[in-house]
Amino acid sequence: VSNVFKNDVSSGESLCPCMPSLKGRLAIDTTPKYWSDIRKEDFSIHLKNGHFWQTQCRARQHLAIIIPFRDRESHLKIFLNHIHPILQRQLHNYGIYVVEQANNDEFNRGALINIGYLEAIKDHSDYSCVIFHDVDMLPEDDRNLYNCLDHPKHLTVLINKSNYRLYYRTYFGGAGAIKSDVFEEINGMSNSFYGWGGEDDDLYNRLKSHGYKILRSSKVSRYTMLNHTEADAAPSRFNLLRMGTRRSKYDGLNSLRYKLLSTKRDKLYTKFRVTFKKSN
Ligand code: NGS
Repeated sequence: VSNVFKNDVSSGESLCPCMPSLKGRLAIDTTPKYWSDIRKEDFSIHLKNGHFWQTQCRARQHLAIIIPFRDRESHLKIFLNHIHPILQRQLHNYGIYVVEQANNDEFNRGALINIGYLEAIKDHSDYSCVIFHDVDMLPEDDRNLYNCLDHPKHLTVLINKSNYRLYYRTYFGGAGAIKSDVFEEINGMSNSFYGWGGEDDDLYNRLKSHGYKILRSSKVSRYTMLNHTEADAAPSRFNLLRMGTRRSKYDGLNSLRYKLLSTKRDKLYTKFRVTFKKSN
């Protein structure tokens, strides 16, 4: 366990301001990148293993940014290049965790986010805020704050692909911020959704059934989505959704069985390569 948040660099006495100085609307660079180009960028000398800690002031929150991942290296480079400077301007302490599914089953976004959370808190027990983030979503405005409030916050509200309209009222896909204790209270996400669709709606239902509402700050929550081929929708998703809140007690963080195959520490991220078995 590295100790980047507790090192000797003075973190200043006073708390960081709630409203840091930001740029507002941002230019979006979606051109393909080489790793060497991104590493050359001087994001900060304090960036290591995808972890960054403030030195000017005491950060208000420690964010575990969790990216469910498979076969999207070109997107990962564009995403990391874009997101690091934003998170640093927003004055957070944060760690970026890429969780790569090694088994060949259909992609399981929920299980990957759960695994990312469990491994992240093993890495640093002081993460107070979980941010789940699809790798293809680029924030267009840095006033869209990546932090946790008492109720979960949806980040990817207005996406270029949908002409900057919310998909539907209960949509909670893309990226969102949930306090760690709330994420544990709802037993994380379901591990049962293999293939495209539904796991984000199930998360919404879990939160709702525990009395949480979803917060959105619509004007600044604008995103550019990177292009990719669409996955096939999973036929099982509607049945799973119907039984979702009843299943939530025993399908989630407490029922995960997985193997951590490797941990890769890069300047820009920590990557967990994991495998898990599909039951039935
Ligand atoms: C819904 C899916 C969600 C998905 C959303 C937006 O229909 O998982 O579309 O998809 N729910 C079900 O299938 C039950 S998107 O347009 O981003 O591809 O997130």
